[in-house]
Amino acid sequence: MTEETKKKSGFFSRLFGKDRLEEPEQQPEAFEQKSEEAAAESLEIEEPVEESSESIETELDESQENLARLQTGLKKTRKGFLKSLDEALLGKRELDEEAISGLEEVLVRADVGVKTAYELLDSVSDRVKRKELNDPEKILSHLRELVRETLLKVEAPLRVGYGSEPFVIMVLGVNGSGKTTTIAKIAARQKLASRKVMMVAGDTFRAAAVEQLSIWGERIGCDVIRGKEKADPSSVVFEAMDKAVKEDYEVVLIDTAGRLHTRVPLMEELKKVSRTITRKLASAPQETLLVIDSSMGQNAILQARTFNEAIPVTGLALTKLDGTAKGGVIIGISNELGIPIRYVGIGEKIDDLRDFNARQFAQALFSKDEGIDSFD
Ligand SMILES: Nc1nc2c(ncn2[C@@H]2O[C@H](COP(=O)(O)OP(=O)(O)O)[C@@H](O)[C@H]2O)c(=O)[nH]1
Ligand SMILES: [Mg+2]
Repeated sequence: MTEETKKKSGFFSRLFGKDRLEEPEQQPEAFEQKSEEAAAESLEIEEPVEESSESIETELDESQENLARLQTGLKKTRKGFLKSLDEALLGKRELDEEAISGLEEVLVRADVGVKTAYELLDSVSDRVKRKELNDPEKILSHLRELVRETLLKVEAPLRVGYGSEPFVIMVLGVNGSGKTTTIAKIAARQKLASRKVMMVAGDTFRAAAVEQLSIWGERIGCDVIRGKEKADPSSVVFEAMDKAVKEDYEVVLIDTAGRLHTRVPLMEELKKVSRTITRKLASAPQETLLVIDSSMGQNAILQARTFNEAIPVTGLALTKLDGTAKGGVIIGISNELGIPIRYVGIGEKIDDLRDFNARQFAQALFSKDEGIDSFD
């Protein structure tokens, strides 16, 4: 950061510095403390001290690496959001009408969706009226807390249990949202956990989609079930489920079409696939995972709603959080739909999938890390 940008960075930069001193319970400290607590806990297990500190370091390294990746990914979102907030409130000693309407504009433009924007604004205005927020600097702390609370309600990583039956994950989403890639990423994680994994090429309408899954299958070393070209997706799924049950597969990941070139509406086709799965195994699909491209902005909220109304979705994977300016959409989706968020996609590579972590997300969204922000 140059001297000039340092000077210009204004209100929020000062705020971040100040926050750390005044409010130790805020994000960065809470996060570090937790890791230290975890570290202290592992110290109590009768491991030799040296080994324990190694594992502490690994744990911290992983958390920090995850946070750093998220911070980098959310850089554009953060910059747009914080910069606008900075501008709306810069130089304001008090919260007046003008500051509130500036804040309104920023929130409405922040891709959180209009409903959520006004809920956040109402919460701020109420507190201003009650004189609880009498200082612009406190607005950010309050917003950050609201975002964190909203996200914590939907933080629910997917845990694939060790049951006697296959754990079936049916994956939905529009074309290009990242379904096939996300399936491959999940499969790779499950393979690492030594599970017997099958991927099913249920997006039979695009030859390239079937091919793409097969290539991933080869790379990961994971079985891929595919039907004949343009086969009925339900028939492919039926055969795959049959094999999965007979041959004791532990995890079955089912890819589906995101758009159809037939007269059957997409949602009807997907319902049929879901029924086919259940017919073969009454407890399945244990997870109906909707993949949403977070760079779609507010459209993503609409998409999630449409899918969820047709087929009850049990979890979300939000992809392409690396490099989007529209990451705020996660807040809107969480607030409006309340569907558990399982994963976030932070890149195209096989290990670029993370369990959703609300605290880290809120921290990354509101953080001002000089080290990370300075490399543009
Ligand atoms: N940058 C980035 N790209 C992603 C992510 N997930 C998927 N993609 C890319 O998005 C494109 C569409 O993904 P694909 O899995 O084929 O989508 P599908 O049509 O829903 O199956 C591909 O180029 C993927 O590499 C992600 O988390 N980050
Ligand atoms: Mg696909």
